Amino acid sequence: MTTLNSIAGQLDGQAIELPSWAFGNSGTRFKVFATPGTPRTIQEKLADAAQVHGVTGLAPKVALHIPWDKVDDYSALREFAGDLGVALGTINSNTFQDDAYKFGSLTHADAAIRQQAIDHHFECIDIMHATGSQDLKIWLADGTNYPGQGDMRGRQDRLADSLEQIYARLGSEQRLVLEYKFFEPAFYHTDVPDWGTSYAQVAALGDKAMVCLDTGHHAPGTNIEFIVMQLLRLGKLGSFDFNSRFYADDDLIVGAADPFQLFRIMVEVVRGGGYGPANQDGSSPVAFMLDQCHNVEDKIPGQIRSVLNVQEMTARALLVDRAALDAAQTAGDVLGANGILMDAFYTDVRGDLAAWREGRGLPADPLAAYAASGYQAQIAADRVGGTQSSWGA
Ligand code: AOS
Ligand code: ZN
Ligand code: ZN
Repeated sequence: MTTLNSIAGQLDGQAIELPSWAFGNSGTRFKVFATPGTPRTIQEKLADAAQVHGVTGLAPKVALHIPWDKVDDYSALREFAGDLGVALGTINSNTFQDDAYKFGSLTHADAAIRQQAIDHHFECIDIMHATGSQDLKIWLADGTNYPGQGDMRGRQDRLADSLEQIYARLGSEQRLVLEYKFFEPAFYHTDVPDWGTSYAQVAALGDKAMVCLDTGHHAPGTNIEFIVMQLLRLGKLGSFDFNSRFYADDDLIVGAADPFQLFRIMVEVVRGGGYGPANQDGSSPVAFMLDQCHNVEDKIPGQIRSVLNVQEMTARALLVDRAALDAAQTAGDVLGANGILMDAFYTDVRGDLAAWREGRGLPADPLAAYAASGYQAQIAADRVGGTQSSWGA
């Protein structure tokens, strides 16, 4: 039986990127409940993210969203983040809020609107140079609501052309990750609905283009770990947007709805070489990011809970006795193989992870340490006035 002690080293260096928008107010289409202390600026969001990293050691990067996190001087923002002990991560583009994009962005039939969307991505790449970000993440709301509304084939061809132009602008160390989502906001067809479409588009571009897998973007019952396996096998899994869902794109805390699914995903990540410092610069080949909103719970504790959930399921995945599993699989020992996997899943790693943290100068209980820090009361008192930022603001 593999013990946590034997895999503890593999947990060092695990990095889960936090989305800046997780710290802003967010909600459904019905009501956005504001929380006291919600950041009013990107600088305040970074300060909150630094709290998560400070008590967990797991979240050294923060993803930005343009234009939500737009500033005049990105080099200064990079320095500001560095002083807080975090770095700026993935740059997320946004072509889903302007009236111009009502009928599409990178797929639009009107060349001028398509150019506007391409130019927005050029701007994002310029920002990446200043922030030192590696990944440009593209999620498109493009699609149609009614059969016959658009020419699906023409839209796919225009998408390929737009992506080619954006790809050509990337620096040598930069990547493009294309996220898919099966529906919403378009309900009849979406232009990048599934991993196959994303894969086909990025494969045509080249090595620096990869697929982004958002765990909430699949139909119920989809075997997501199979997709993880396939994309890793093809060398095209660029990043994760982690969250969890009960119904659609719920953006709830990762591992909250179905920890077993998160475990199965991490098992395939480990099996496929997607975890650990496989790159020359010591970074992981796959970028692990959260894409979540905290509508009714406190945001900073919500993010702390999230990265801990990922760490717990990563630890359990690393505990799988691979040699015994291979032997059982080869021998056709159905229940034996299943039992080996389940042994790892049912191992409670929380106590060992608390010790792992203490051994690295981190609090054994990050949520308790955050609660005791007084930070929440401080920001509630300090951050009055101004406009609290929200998802989509
Ligand atoms: C939308 O459903 C996608 O998950 C996006 O990745 C993301 O939630 C949005 O772009 C906010 O950044
Ligand atoms: Zn996403
Ligand atoms: Zn989403």
